[in-house]
Amino acid sequence: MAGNVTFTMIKPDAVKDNHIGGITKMMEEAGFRVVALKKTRLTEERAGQFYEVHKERPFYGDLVKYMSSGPIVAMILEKDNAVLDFRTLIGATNPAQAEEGTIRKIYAKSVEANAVHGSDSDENAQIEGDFFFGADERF
Ligand code: DAT
Ligand code: MG
Repeated sequence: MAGNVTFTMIKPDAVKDNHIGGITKMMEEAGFRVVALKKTRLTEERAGQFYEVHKERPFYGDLVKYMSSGPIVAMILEKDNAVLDFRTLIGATNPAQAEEGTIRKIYAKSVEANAVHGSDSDENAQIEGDFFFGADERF
């Protein structure tokens, strides 16, 4: 059975450009409930840990620098079929390929500065949520 939570971050450019509200509104209007939410900043070390699975990819160094370049907003979101429905809502990794009406189509600037993160599996949604939030921060 598909799990009912996913994890997201609003990435540094979107935070800097004052899109926290616009992006979160799209998430809520799509039926996601905010379970946990914080504005924080990743050190390079923490960003490197978060994206460890990509460490052999050529863009890893730039990704880690970018994700630690300014504050982000981390959230756990709840909805039936959360992981897949959220990937549909955000659109393709590269905004040039993202569907009209998706968060990345509207807010992403480039494949790197693509506005939001979304978990790719139920297992990773748990791991990523646990990376940012304790039990007393989820409601
Ligand atoms: P997604 O964020 O859609 O799950 P991913 O897990 O493949 O995409 O990659 C993680 C992030 O790394 C992605 O959001 C932006 C960056 N990235 C991916 N492919 C890239 C590329 N070809 N060039 C630069 N950055 C890239
Ligand atoms: Mg991914």
